[in-house]
Amino acid sequence: MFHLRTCAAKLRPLTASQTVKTFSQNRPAAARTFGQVRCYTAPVAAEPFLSGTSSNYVEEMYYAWLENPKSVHKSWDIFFRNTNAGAPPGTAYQSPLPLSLGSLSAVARAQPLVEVQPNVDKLVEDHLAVQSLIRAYQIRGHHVAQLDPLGILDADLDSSVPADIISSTDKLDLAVFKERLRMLTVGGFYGLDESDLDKVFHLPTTTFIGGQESALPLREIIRRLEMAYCQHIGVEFMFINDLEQCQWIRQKFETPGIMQFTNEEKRTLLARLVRSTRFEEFLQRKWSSEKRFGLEGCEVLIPALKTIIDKSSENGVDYVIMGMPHRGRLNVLANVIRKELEQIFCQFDSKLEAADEGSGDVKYHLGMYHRRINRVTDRNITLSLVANPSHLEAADPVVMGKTKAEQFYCGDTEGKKVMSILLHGDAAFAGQGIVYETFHLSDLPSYTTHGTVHVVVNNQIGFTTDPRMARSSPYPTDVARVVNAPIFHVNADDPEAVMYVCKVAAEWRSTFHKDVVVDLVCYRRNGHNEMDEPMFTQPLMYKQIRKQKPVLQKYAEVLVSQGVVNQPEYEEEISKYDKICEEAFTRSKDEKILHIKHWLDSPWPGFFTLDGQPRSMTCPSTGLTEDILAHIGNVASSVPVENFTIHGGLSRILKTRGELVKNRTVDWALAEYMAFGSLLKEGIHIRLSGQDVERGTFSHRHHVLHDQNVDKRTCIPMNHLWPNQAPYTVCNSSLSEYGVLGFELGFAMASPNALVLWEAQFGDFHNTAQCIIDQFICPGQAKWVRQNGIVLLLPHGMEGMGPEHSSARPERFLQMCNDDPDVLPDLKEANFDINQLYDCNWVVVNCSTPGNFFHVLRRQILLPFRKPLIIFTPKSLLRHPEARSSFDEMLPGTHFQRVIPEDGPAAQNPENVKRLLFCTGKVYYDLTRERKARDMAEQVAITRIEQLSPFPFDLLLQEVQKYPSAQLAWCQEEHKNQGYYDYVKPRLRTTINRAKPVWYAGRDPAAAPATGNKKTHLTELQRLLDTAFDLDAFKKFS
Ligand SMILES: Cc1ncc(C[n+]2csc(CCOP(=O)(O)OP(=O)(O)O)c2C)c(N)n1
Repeated sequence: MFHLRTCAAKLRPLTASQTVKTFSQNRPAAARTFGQVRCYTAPVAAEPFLSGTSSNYVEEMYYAWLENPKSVHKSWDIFFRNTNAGAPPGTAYQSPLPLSLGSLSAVARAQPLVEVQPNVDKLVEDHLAVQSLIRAYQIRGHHVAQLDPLGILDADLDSSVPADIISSTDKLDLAVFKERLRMLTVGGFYGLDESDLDKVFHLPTTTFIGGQESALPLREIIRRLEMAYCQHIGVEFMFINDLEQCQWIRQKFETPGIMQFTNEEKRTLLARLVRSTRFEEFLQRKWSSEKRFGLEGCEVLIPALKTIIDKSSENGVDYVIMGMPHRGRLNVLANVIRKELEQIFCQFDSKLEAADEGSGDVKYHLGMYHRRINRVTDRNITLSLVANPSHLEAADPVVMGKTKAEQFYCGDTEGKKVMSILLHGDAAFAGQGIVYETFHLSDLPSYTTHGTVHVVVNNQIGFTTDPRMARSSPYPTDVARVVNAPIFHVNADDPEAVMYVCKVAAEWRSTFHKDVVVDLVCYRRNGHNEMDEPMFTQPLMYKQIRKQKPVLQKYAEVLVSQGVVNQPEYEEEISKYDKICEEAFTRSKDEKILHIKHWLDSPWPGFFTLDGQPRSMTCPSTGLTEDILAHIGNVASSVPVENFTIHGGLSRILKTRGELVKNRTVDWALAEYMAFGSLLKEGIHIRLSGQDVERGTFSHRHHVLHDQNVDKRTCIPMNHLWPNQAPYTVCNSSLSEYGVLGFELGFAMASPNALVLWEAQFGDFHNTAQCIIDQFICPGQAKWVRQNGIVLLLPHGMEGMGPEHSSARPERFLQMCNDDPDVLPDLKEANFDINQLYDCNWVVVNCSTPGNFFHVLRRQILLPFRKPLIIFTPKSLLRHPEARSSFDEMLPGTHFQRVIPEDGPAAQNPENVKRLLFCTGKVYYDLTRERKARDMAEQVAITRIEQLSPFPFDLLLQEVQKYPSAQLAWCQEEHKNQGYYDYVKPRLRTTINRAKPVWYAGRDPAAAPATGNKKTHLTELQRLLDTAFDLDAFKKFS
């Protein structure tokens, strides 16, 4: 099936008129970058009217004529026929006869020169055929290129040669050619035959194979096309719908003799191969029974990366951020990033103790940050390798986000200084959807990093799985085609070809600021890791691999034979590097402690003390002065630019906001405004990203105003607050959670002085980003000793909207909190609350008031350290008349309230209270309404837990002690096996030393988060309220 599909596509012939059509469609409307069209066979200068502006006119007509000779005046038809037939200079043109002579007879008399050259039609056809042939190589030549170093697999999973490529291996073999030609004529679409081989053809402007020549014999045309497209480099680019970019690539690969290296460059390449190869051999010698996911079979990766970095540095880049999987990671750390070898070697010492927290999983996961001089360009360069989990490709968007942030902080709006390189395995690149999601961010204004260089270590196997079983696309790189990224496939056993494509890739990135892919087609000399036996599953491939000479040896032989190096020099290079390794190995034995902090990928200079501690263990008040609140409120309820017409509905919303401000109150949207606006004043950059966040899914935010009369005119009032404020970025994202959350996490990684928020459209959808949550956000600090202050806004609440728009799955976040449910911490400890925050892996809150939401957002920045913050945000409360906060709750001296205690009649006479209900979030309003309806304000106290984790043991103990006779119950609107119950209950029990039961008032366990039936929803709600206020409800259990 697969075979048929790809063959059919390749066999589809391109007709001459198709060729012309595609080209004419691709032509830019106005300025043309690449010189004159060179299709006329007679020299242009000989036809005087073909110069100056008239030539454009003639050119247009020429295209029209090519498509349909009848579409132009007969005289032009004659002219073009004559020129194409090779009429001598100055004779192609025949003046039209005067119109007065009568059109029919005049035209009849204007006989073209073609009569003298009866083969002119054939000539035109042959030229078009040659054009088609050239185009065939450009489009399909990569299918024929010799990409597999083992010579046994086809990189495109298809062994057939496209029918329209006349291919031979080394030199043009006539027998092969004849056979191919025969196939062509059977196909009937080119019309060339063997006798045409020595005819000279004019070359179209869409090829550079001619070099200085504008015409070549067909034999030479084919030879040059073979050289450009069918050797060790397969260039896939003709899907790019930009003529200038296609021309750029053609020029880079077709120009005769363009792939030249100086002896110096060859020696550097050899030295880099020596390092790459000998590093793996050294590890193998010293730790033969350790896994290291060695690079053997793709040693060329090291010089490849170094070439990309050298070239980019030469073009002005001074910061490269990289992400990569396991394969060759140690080698990259050692020989690209230049981590001290002893630091790498000591990771193999299992007895070394860690000096600081962190999982110690340094070898394959921890990141690195290193600044050094690039020896080739003599410029400073910073290299950072982002820590990654085992989950392949998950780090891609994180690297992108960090790159975007670094560009943002250094004002690099075009990506000229900071860039990223992403490495991929072939199976993972093809298989993981996150690759696609990340590609889709690459050209979005608020997410672009202005081009990433992707390098695929295409060892043609994924663990034990053959490519044929691992992907349905011809190449593992096909996903890159969606963003028009050129793809350079290259045989990794040809180091010079690899260097060349890497140079071109780096130049592409710095010229067009778009993604590009280098596909290193290689092999894996050992099993998936060094302990694995690959012959179980790939016996024939591995028989071949056993015979394969290592690339270093092959290249050294070439250079020795060319006289670029001699054997002793080569051996000297090897022993020099072996000695470096040995000496580092000796030093590594002196390492007594493993410093995981040395493996930070994103240091935050100045944020912590020199030994990495917070500068204090307190948090100042998160309140603001009345003036600031009022100022932000006024901007939030106005249009701060002139002549800007907003929608009538929005005017009403802003008016209501204005009234709230006058009344010194805030709703949810205003509270968020106040928090953001005030942090911007303090120089904190804020970035809010997610689907439809600009307006807000629930139409409450409206951070971007749209002029109703001027297309695309927008205004972001948040950026009009203060004269020297930090910038505010609010951006609607692509419809992705995994990619976008990963991206924002990466953005937040770059600096502690930014509030980076990702909002899910509904909290439910965060689970498609679960990998980022499970692998990075929850355990990031524990694994990789780096903190991150990302904020997740997850709309949550049971409002009868059905199973998919109700639950942000609080139970999952709570289950992953690292605090012990059974151990009561030392409540008397100074700064207990801050210490608790410092020790936790993330903070989980569910605010019941806008004021508290405001405080928790501000606290996120005012804390002297960073922790991820998960906020379950409301939906109906956004407009609930009671869900308002007074300015009084936000003034200087006020704080985020981890617990909001009962403050009604029950709190006045606590000893009379029969039941103390604990709850969190929106259900509070249902409970107070019900309590009022039942007139039970004296008997039932309701305490809100606003910060679920870390659990406020201290404040809850006070609450429990305040109501000595009260039964304790936890009330939630979520089903019993969901929500907060399983998290809260054991902790409440620990708080009271298990002195009393903690009862449950809520929905029964269920598989789905919510019913889709409104009536059932209301019945369930009433049932849980009945339980909450039935003072005898739990009697039967006691
Ligand atoms: C998301 C994910 N799924 C599965 C795995 C398990 N796994 C580890 S390596 C590997 C094969 C990877 O193949 P490829 O991407 O070609 O890289 P290679 O190991 O060949 O360099 C697999 C399936 C993983 N690490 N991550």
